[in-house]
Amino acid sequence: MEDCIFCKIIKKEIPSNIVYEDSEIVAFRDINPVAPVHILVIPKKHISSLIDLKAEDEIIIGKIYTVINKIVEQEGIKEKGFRVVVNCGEDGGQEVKHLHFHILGGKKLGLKICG
Ligand code: DGP
Repeated sequence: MEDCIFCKIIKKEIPSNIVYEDSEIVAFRDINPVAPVHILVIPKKHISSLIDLKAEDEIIIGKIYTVINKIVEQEGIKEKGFRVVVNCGEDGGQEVKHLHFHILGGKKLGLKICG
């Protein structure tokens, strides 16, 4: 997707603070963090949102959760806890139309914090 900002991050066309990368997944720090740790985990394949997932995407979603576990350990928030949020659609507050998983942690999160 040529005009997708996260695809540009994947292609390193715009800079980001990458904390994890493999052949299918990349994770980078959110530009507007709402918690001390605020990381976005995305599939390199362009999937617009949660509702656009196809049966073939089941494997990558599982891998994303495995990567989330690695990142929370790396960031030192595994034991105290964290939150994973996926915003979907207009009412869900999704601004970037490339499926992404927010990892939020590093403080006690209030119920209203959702990235
Ligand atoms: P959402 O509202 O769920 O679509 O969240 C999109 C998030 O993406 C938002 O928290 C800000 C972040 N974001 C948007 N543009 C950029 C960017 O260019 N770089 C980085 N690192 N984060 C971005």
